[in-house]
Amino acid sequence: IKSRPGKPSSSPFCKGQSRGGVEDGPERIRAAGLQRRLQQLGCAVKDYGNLTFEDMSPDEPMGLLKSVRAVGAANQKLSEAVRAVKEDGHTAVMLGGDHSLAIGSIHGHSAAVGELSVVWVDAHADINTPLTTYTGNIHGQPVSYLLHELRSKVPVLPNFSWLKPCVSAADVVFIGLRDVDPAEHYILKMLGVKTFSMSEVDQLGVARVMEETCDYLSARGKKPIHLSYDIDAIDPSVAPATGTPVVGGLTYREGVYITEHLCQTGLLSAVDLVEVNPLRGQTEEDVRSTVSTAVDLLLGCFGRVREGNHLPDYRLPDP
Ligand code: 4U7
Ligand code: MN
Ligand code: MN
Ligand code: MN
Repeated sequence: IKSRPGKPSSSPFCKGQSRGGVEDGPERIRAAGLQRRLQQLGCAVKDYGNLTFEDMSPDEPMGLLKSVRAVGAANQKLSEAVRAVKEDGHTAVMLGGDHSLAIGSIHGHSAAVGELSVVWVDAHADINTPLTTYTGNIHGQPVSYLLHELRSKVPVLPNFSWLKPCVSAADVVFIGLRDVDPAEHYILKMLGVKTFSMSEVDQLGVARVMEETCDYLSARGKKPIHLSYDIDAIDPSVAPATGTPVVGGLTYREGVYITEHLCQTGLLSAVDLVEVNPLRGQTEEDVRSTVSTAVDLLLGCFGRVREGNHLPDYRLPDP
């Protein structure tokens, strides 16, 4: 058991997409006992609470792009918050909110520790540029804002002038892909990004996918790992309460295995858990199942194993 302190901070923010409710994800994840259950694993946990975001209206769309100013300002604030947590020497946990928040989370992480490996677990590649998107939702674009290689393809947007690309395409691995737009597919091929789509998870099995992921990333040097976990990577039969569910996803067991394997590398340095949307469940059971899966993914990141855990100072009671 590691006594690495986990540091949840959360970002109840929804404007990277158009459906309300995803801002309530963090409260539901807290209510499911995340902090207590991390402490039971031996983690020292500090909850930094919710970030609060100013109202940016009027925030007129720029062409198709929605809520650009709000997304830019929220991510600048988040970047500073994650940077502060990392500079204190802790593992950062960011509960979203929508996946546009990975912009600030990864930027802040990198500002504190330098070059990163990024593991992006998602049904989607989230690598549209502001010019390739056809939905205009920034939660489908964060990776393009972060990559050095796409710098000349992403215009400077209002409230984004603080953002400098900080990740190399060769340091990113995608797992769980099954809904990738044509332009995104072109970008992934053009940059030679390492991807494990659901077909590859089927073909290789999740254990080999994780072994290859870690071998691939560590060949470029053992950099701190940023795990950006979109709950929609998990099959909607298990995690239905999310804005953009896609059939044919990871099982609960595959999803948890990914976190267990990354925890074992000892390099996991920050985790995003995003896109839990309590309003998107049809029933209370849908929401419960989604939230409880999110909690189990986070526990897997901090050393929970399915064989059982005990604290290092545990002693058997004498009769
Ligand atoms: B998520 C999409 F077009 N590609 O760009 C887009 F299909 O953070 C979906 O992964 C994006 O949930 C999904 O809007 C964003 C769409
Ligand atoms: Mn997704
Ligand atoms: Mn490995
Ligand atoms: Mn996503």
